[in-house]
Amino acid sequence: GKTVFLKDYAPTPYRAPHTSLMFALHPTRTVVRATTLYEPVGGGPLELAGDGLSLMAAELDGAPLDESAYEATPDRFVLKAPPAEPFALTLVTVVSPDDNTELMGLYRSNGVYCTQCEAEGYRRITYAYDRPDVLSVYDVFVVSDAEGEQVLLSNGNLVDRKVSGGRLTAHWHDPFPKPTYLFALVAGDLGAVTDEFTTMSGRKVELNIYVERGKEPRATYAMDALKRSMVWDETRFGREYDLDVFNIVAVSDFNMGAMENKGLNVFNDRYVLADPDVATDQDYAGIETVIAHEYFHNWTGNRITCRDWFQLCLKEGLTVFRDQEFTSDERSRGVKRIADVRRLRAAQFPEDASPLRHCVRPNRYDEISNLYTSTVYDKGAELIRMIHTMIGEPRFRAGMDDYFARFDGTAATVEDFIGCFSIPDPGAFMRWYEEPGTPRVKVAEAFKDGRYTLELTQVPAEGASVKPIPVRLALLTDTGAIDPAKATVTGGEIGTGHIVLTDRVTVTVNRLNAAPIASVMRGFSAPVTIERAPDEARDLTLIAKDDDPFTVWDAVQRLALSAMQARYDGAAIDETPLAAALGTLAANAGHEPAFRALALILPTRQALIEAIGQNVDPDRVDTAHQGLGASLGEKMRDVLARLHGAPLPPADDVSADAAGQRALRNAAMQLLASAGDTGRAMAQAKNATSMTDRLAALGALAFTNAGEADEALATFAREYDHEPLVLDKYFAMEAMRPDAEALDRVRRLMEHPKFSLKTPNRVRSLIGAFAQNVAAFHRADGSGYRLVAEVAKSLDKSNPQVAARLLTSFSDVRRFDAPRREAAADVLADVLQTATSSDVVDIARRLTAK
Ligand code: HT7
Ligand code: ZN
Repeated sequence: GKTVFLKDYAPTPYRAPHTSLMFALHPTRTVVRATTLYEPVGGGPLELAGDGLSLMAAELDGAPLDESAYEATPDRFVLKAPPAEPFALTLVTVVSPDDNTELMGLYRSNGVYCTQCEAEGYRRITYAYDRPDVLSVYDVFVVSDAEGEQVLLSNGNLVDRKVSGGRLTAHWHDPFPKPTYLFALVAGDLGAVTDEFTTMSGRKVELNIYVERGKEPRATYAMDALKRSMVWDETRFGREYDLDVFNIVAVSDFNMGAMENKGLNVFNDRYVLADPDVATDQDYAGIETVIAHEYFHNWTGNRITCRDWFQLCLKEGLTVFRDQEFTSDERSRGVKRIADVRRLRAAQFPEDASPLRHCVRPNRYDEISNLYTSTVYDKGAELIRMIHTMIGEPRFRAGMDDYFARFDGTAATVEDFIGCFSIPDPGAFMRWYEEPGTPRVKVAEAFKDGRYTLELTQVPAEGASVKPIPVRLALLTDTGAIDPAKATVTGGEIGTGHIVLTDRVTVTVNRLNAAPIASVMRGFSAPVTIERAPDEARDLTLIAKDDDPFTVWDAVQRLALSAMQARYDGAAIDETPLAAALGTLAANAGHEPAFRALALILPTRQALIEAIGQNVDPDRVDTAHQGLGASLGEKMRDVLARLHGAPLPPADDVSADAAGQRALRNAAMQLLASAGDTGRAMAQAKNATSMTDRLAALGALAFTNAGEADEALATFAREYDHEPLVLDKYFAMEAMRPDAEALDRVRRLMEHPKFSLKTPNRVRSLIGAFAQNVAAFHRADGSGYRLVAEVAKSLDKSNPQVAARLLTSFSDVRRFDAPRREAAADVLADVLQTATSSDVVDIARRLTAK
């Protein structure tokens, strides 16, 4: 493929206001008849994109086209001299859904026909302007045998459904002009859960969730989440649904989480199907988030779409922000903020410091599928959140209203969006979109003669410039927070409840008896790293006194991470004060259980690796991680035992409150198991009444290398052999066990009758999870790298998107020692040499670039 540059954007010389598609479904020979109305804007040849297509016929305004009038290859169709007036071009192609292993375009999953067109899958169905700025109204005719698939779906509203000549035809009309990437079709023998929603203006909308027959009861939670999302978007953003029907279909083979096709969302079934016997509380939360996210795209993504793929964050960052807000309003704002920061630090910060780093709005790409990253999604959401922090909810809402009013029905840019908000210096803010890397904020404090000063200094990432950083700050004293009016701020803009830092800000307070404790970056008000001299006493005070859930949690993380790092360095520190503070926090019934549970979860191995920075020894990382768990578990034994002994909420109560109570019990059990008390985990593994508790117990055994783990896991695998989504959990757990057998175990599981490279969920659960197993993936002999590369090489041919995603695990190899870096470099060089897909070549090239 060739590199695409933002600066080269140019509109197409033809518009395509209407598209009519007819699909005569067949597993290996589906015939697609596409008639598109083209209107000249500039004129010249009409050049359409294809990908592996074979053209059966071409017509112009209903008459066959002479072969000399066009040029057709599998990847391109050119009409050499189109008419100067609007014309209808009909192209007939034939595709084989059963042979489509890439899961892009039209494919079959468990016998169900479905499509995935974002970003460039539509061109695997028919030739088109397969780009987001060409909007078309669609009429779609889906045709199956009268005896065959009964559920025939496409975007928009159903116009007609009839049987004639032994064939069943459904006609769908979508009145909202949309780009090709939002087109969808589904056909199959599916069960459904049906409901109804009345919008704020009183329109009735039919809601359907289609799932594998027999699994309908497992779709009721998703339906509930959908209805709550619809209400929330009306209340919080004034956004109403706009078609007569909203359909969701769950399929088991899907490259990503879900897809927001207009009126017909297609989902990875793991984000739809749930009941307490097979799904954990985390799964429920994931379903709620993804259902909401895809639904919210109806306005941020579909009604207003992107001018080009460089603007991907315009829909993704904004929609993640919206789904985060939904969860915050539905569940707990503080807990959600911590969960989002964990995710950002675990995925986006490392990406931003790796060879795969890129801007939130990139200016070039080689393969668009590789830009669906944490940077675009999660950092993209953080940028929206900073705008929200700087201008406040009422002005943010006004800006959003303005955006919807001005850009509805168009394909917009990030600049269009930013222009709707009254932020102080939009040009400076745009740098957040245009420069990669994580800025650092240095915090320095002094206290002398009753005068306290706090200095914040921005240190931009390498090669980047300073940007506006909203810093939420509180100065805590024994008698409460200092009134901001008493502080003098120099060098930064003061907003409501925050300061906007550019180069340097100084905050001064006079006439104090003692230095206050500065609670900095409350609510994680900007996606930066904070550099502050370690101070155990300060962090212990923050843990005890601060009322901002993020800063409390972060203080726990900081202390735990320095304890872990001290262990890694062989200079163990006294962990008693941390254990005491953590024990008090965990036992404090004034805090939500879910928050207390998060506090009890140790910093990840990944966090330790980043703190060490270079020449990391993965085995010592494991030892330090496990050592701290054992020590804290031992020191907090009584508190933890009490927490684990707390009453269990009913298994069928999947509310956030009940989930929080289970999370707290299970976090306590995990630490106790780390300290050798595996009896509880064994008992819980046998007697658990929910998948949440069962899996937590198995995890406590597996992740502490308990002797009982083998048998407990084997029993679990036997019991759930027929439940693919549960089996995925089993595979993932086996792959992540931090013992010396992990690699051999994974190789053995690759021979398991239920393992298959064809199902992305299964590949991610076994191989993706293995690549997160620090000591096993980064084995000194390079065998962990070889295993993952082997799988990526084989998927390069059948499903390059999944292959490329797997390869990104290599991006932090540079943190390890020279022999490991060399082993990984050899493996990646081999991948680069043998790979044929643009997806894998792009990632391998960036990972190996000098
Ligand atoms: N907008 C959706 C992106 C997506 C996708 C991208 C590439 C290949 C397959 C894909 N499936 C879905 C998902 C979302 O953000 O809502
Ligand atoms: Zn999205």
